Amino acid sequence: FLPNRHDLGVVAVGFSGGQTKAGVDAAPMALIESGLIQQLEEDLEFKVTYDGQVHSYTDIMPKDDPEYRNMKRPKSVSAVTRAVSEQVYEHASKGKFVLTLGGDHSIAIGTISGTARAIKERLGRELAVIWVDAHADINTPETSESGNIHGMPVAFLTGLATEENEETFGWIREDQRISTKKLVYIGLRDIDRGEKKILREHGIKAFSMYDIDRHGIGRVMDMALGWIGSDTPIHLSFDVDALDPMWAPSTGTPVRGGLTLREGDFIAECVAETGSLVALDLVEVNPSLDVHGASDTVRAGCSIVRCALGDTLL
Ligand code: 5AB
Ligand code: MN
Ligand code: MN
Ligand code: MN
Repeated sequence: FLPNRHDLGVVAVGFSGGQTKAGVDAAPMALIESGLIQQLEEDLEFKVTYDGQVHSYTDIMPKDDPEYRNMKRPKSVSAVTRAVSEQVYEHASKGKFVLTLGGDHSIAIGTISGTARAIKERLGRELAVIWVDAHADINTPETSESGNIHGMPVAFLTGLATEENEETFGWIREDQRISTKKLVYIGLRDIDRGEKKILREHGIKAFSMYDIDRHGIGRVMDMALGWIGSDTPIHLSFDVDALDPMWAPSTGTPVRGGLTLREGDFIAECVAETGSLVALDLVEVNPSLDVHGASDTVRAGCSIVRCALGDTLL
């Protein structure tokens, strides 16, 4: 299922509405200005399709967007993720690898739904998702204590949360969803009570920091990829807060005790090595938080992207 392995579509999503801290919308520009796309073209020899703009989607965001079912800015996040879903689908349906630069993690509702639909259409296959994060992002609107939608994308993508109303995620159709059986977490260390219950009840595969300490990242990756099975298209959604704040301090919800820089790169390298990666998100870089650490955080993000796209494989 890798016909155009060296065709890459890039989507830059300058969106912060899935949480309340300003600045995460500036990440795509920071990543691009540090030379990321140029490196992918020149060093990795990708043929890159990029419309040259960081999308802000202001024209499709309603001015009046009150809380609904405990969700903050539900209509804005719904409209933006719906647009992102189309952008990603557009690339993926042409057999391109898709790189999305966020933005907060709510945008994964768009990226993964877009990839899942294209893969189903093109290959008749189900998409697997590797979610690398300190958090599980699987709150339903009802279990969430913050109301921030960047903590809910997995619930909407798996159908654990559903909505009738088109304007508030009712647009997500069955062929845009993923199975809880084809989802694997790596790096978890800050999970809400309601999320724990969901993970347990649905038997969702999760490798926490405990598992990484216990077995080492090498065995964890073998187990994670073994669970997914070979020859399965993979979408990697990488939240930079999976890394320890020592390496990636500029992010909205940092949690100590995370992955080292090398463990983060290694995860990306292992996924690249499968040859089954079809799409990648890099999210939650916020250059305006911990400004002294912003360049380190951006560098770490760029490194993960390059590793996932095979840069460091011989
Ligand atoms: B991120 C929390 N579980 O629901 C919530 O950064 C944090 O995309 C969510 O992983 C963190 O608000 C969302 C407490
Ligand atoms: Mn996240
Ligand atoms: Mn997170
Ligand atoms: Mn975060």
